[in-house]
Amino acid sequence: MAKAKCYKCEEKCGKGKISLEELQKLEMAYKAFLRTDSKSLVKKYLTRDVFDRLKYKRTTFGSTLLDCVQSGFENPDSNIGIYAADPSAYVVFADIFNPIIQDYHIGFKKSDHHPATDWGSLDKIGNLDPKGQYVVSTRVRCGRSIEGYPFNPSLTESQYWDIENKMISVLNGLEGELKGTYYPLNGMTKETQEKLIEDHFLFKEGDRFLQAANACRYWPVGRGIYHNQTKTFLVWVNEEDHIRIISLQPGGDLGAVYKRFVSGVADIEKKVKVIKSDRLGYLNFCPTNLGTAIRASVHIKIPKLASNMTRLNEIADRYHLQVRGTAGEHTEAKGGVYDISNKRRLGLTEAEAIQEMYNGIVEIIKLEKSS
Ligand code: ADP
Ligand code: ILO
Repeated sequence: MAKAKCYKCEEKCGKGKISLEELQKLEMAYKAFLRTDSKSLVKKYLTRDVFDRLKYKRTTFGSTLLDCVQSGFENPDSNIGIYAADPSAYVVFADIFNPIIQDYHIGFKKSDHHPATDWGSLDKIGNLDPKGQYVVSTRVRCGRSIEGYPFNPSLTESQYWDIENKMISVLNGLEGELKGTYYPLNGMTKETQEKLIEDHFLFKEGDRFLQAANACRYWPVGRGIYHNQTKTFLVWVNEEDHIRIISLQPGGDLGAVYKRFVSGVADIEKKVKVIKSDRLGYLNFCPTNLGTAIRASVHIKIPKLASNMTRLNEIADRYHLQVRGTAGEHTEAKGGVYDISNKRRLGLTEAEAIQEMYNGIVEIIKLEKSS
């Protein structure tokens, strides 16, 4: 049977036109959001004009503007405030995603194209802190989405199982240093889960930004973590993205972490087709995780610089870095440990993203030494 066309958006999503109730709900939520003093990017760019242009649209998966912005509306303290409810949202709601992408990824314009994958020469990257004075640990991760599936808000319970089963069979085929075991969240004891979170290996539970984005439905179905014996190579399944591929180890040897990361990503991508767009590179749920989708971070102790957070943030901005708390975004630093990483992930190659983080961290360490 032919699918009904949406009102105005002309997409054949099968859900029909946006109903009056949907429009009223969206309008009320927007008006309430406008009254907040949110500093988020969605507040900055979702002007009445943009809102009116997008409010009738629906994606091929049936997602509306509200499906994308409800997390930012419910959490005015969001930094970004928008998620792509499904991959086609980046196109259907381009008028709001493009300016946010340009702002977050430091100048990536709507006419720009993300470059081809280039891991660079893996032996060139060194140790950020050879004497081990500042860097507690180093981590490189990326997000990947699997072809044929929407993102969290549109995934059915059986699709969560499907993705998990697909990944179990891919991950069970990893060899050598990457060889490990998959642990589903479903059935994991609270004690094990909490220990994994505390040790920075596992994603946290109950993230209010993801919950408001409808990204935690059927939890813990389909969610889990794979890791090798030494927990230096990990894969998260069905948290914010279908998969997050992670390499990490104590100390500042970015070269070793990056090499392991690249080999893990390559091995996984040989066995599973991931979603890539010509313009935006790898597509993931949050517009911060496009392009390379790489976040390379250190956990670092820089007590002198950290005594003036305004200055530390200014220095980070200068080197296109981002400062987070010890347990990740929206958390505080514990024991003087900060998480500092590359900010932009789109519009530059993998090699350039890693180099950007390397150069910035080396400068930060120099400044800490001379402070
Ligand atoms: P992500 O990096 O996956 O976007 P978060 O900022 O929430 O998400 O971080 C996830 C986890 O990774 C947190 O527990 C955080 O402490 C940990 N983490 C990030 N960078 C490092 C690092 N360099 N060393 C150890 N753990 C890290
Ligand atoms: N929606 C949250 C988080 C944005 C970026 N971080 C991640 C993990 N995707 C916000 O807008 O602050």
